[in-house]
Amino acid sequence: MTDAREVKGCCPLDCQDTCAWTAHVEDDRVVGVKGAKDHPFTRGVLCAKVNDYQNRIYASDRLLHPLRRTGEKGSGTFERISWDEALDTIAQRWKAIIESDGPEALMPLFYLGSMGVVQRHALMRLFHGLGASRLHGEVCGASMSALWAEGHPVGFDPEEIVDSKLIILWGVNMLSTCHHHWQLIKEARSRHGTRVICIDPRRTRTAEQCDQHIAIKPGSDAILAMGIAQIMLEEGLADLDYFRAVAADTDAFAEQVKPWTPDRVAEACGMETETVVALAREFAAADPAVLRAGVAPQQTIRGEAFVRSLSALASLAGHWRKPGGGLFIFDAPAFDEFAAARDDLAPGETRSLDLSALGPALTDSTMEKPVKGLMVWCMNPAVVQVDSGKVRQGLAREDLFTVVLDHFMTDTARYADIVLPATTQLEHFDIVGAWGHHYLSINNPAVTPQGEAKSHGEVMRLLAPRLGLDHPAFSESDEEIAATTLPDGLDLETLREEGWRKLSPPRPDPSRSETKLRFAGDDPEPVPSDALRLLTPKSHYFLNSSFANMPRQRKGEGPPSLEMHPVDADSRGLVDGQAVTIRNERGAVQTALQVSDIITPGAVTLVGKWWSEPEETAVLANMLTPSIWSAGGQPAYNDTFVDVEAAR
Ligand SMILES: Nc1nc2c(c(=O)[nH]1)N[C@H]1C(S)=C(S)[C@@H](COP(=O)(O)OP(=O)(O)OC[C@H]3O[C@@H](n4cnc5c(=O)[nH]c(N)nc54)[C@H](O)[C@@H]3O)O[C@H]1N2
Ligand SMILES: Nc1nc2c(c(=O)[nH]1)N[C@H]1C(S)=C(S)[C@@H](COP(=O)(O)OP(=O)(O)OC[C@H]3O[C@@H](n4cnc5c(=O)[nH]c(N)nc54)[C@H](O)[C@@H]3O)O[C@H]1N2
Ligand code: SF4
Ligand SMILES: [Mo]
Repeated sequence: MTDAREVKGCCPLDCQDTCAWTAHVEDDRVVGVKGAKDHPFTRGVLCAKVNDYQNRIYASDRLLHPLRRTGEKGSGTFERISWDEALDTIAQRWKAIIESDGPEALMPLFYLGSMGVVQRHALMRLFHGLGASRLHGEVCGASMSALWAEGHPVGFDPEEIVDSKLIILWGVNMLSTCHHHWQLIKEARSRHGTRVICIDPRRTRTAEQCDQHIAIKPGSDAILAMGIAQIMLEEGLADLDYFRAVAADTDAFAEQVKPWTPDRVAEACGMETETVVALAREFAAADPAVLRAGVAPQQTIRGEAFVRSLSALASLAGHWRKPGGGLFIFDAPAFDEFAAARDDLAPGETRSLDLSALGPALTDSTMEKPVKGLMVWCMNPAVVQVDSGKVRQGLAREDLFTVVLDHFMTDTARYADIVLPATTQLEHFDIVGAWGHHYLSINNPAVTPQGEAKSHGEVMRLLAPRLGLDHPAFSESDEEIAATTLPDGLDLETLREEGWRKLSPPRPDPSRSETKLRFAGDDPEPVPSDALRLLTPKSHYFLNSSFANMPRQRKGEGPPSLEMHPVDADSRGLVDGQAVTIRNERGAVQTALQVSDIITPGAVTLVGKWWSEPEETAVLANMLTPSIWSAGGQPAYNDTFVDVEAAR
């Protein structure tokens, strides 16, 4: 007889929606995952990436055993070893590095491959315990975080959006990247006849479903926002009482926006003057409107100017006064995720390295204590970081000892000395927050781990005694690690029974905040118009570089290609379907050309983060992106300028 069970869990991926799911298990094998019907966001559906997640755990290329490198770094030649041998090797190499170079020569590196508290933070306990380097920064949304740190509100309970009277989707491709939010838009449309406007250089599948698509010249968003503010002030449409209560620099802001007249703005942003004027009036009149912004427009050297200018608009119009109004880029349930990392175990002030700048961290010859030991989990830096040629150059260093934990032999794992097989969400326990709603969710393991895969909590518990770390924090179970993050009044058992819990932070009202906000200063600059700007937005079937190895998702995505407007193709004598080389001072990448007016003139788009294997789809966008960060630490992926020519 089959033993059939249903196990409650949730998606661990770096996506605003954090869906709750039910894993269907027969005889210790997951036969399907279904979105939880009663979860207010998930409403019974997962997405095109995850709706067959079981295939990821049973994939033929899944890592199932620890491996030791036998060939050149990057070549991908490894031999199987036992866990004991892998762990002993790591402990011995780390102890030797600490002996010769000090503990800060050890660098941890993780991002959001899994958003699970245990998978993200358990291993940090080891690094803190050893006095190793800490980690800070972001590859995503760092501009928003910089503004948030200044006190700017950047989100609220998105469920309020059902009562927004105007929704401006500003550089967000919702139907691909967080489609559960679209349900709120549908609801707002049916309740209030809400109009939805999309501002995006690309006519995305989201733009197609909006009432209006405004194709903007990439990088000019802060100018458009200044223009909207200028019109509102000029025409007396601003909520000045509200703005004065919020702003530290009302007059300076008015001065700054003054020169951004509709004609100048239209010219700089690549749109008609009437479009700018109508947008400003509609935005000011809506009661309330939400600016629902995404990540790509932050990914420039002036990312903070974008977020600051949107924050200014939300307050200038007084939209924060009403539920459903304001600025939404990010919001999260209120719990203390970072408590799980136990930084109190650190011996004191240790140096902190920027996770978004691995290239410099590994190649800067003037660095005081060069990194000699690196452990990577939940991130694929050889593919996702800017200037990945430099990242690879660093990872190839012979004097660097690298450990990578992952599910697959990623481009990064190919550079490792030791590769450790990690469990997937269907095989381990975890709790997962969110960055697009207020629910904290629990994930129960559905089946026994495949092969010899282990959770990060387990790896921490096995390594600690080998490193002479004996604090009780190093023997806590995965459940105990997760429990350290829960707020008063919520325990793990209750969360297990409920499946998820809404933990809303208070709704922001910047007019009541003690901190007065600064809006002037990040003066926008017109973007150069002669060079082609390369955009590398998210793909529908992959999650960043995850799933780019999975047959079903690859088939859905189709082969990589470069989108170019007919005007730009004609001026270069290029035609649809031909092979082209995309080139700049950092490198050259070959792909097929797709001539289409989906993208605005002056920009080209390369969708998806592909791997270097198999060769025919090895279109590595970040071989072209620059080693440039905004003042707030955001990698400027979109400040990439390229030439495109027929491939030879
Ligand atoms: N399917 C899928 N879902 C995902 C992901 C994925 O890889 N695939 N990744 C997840 C992650 S990590 C994140 S951060 C989110 C990101 O989610 P989004 O913010 O929605 O995604 P992006 O592709 O970064 O950018 C959104 C849109 O901005 C546009 N854009 C580019 N440059 C500009 C500009 O200068 N101005 C304006 N106005 N628009 C611009 C792009 O054309 C794109 O359509 O999605 C998450 N969800
Ligand atoms: N050019 C360009 N580059 C970009 C972007 C862009 O738009 N353009 N977007 C940027 C953004 S917004 C982001 S967020 C980053 C994302 O960059 P990353 O956070 O590196 O995201 P992924 O590429 O999905 O890689 C995550 C890795 O974690 C692994 N993983 C998943 N779960 C687990 C687990 O439980 N344990 C372990 N050990 N590993 C796990 C996956 O298999 C995968 O290899 O990329 C950035 N890079
Ligand atoms: S990737 Fe996002 S939309 Fe897809 S299942 Fe996970 S949380 Fe839901
Ligand atoms: Mo991201």
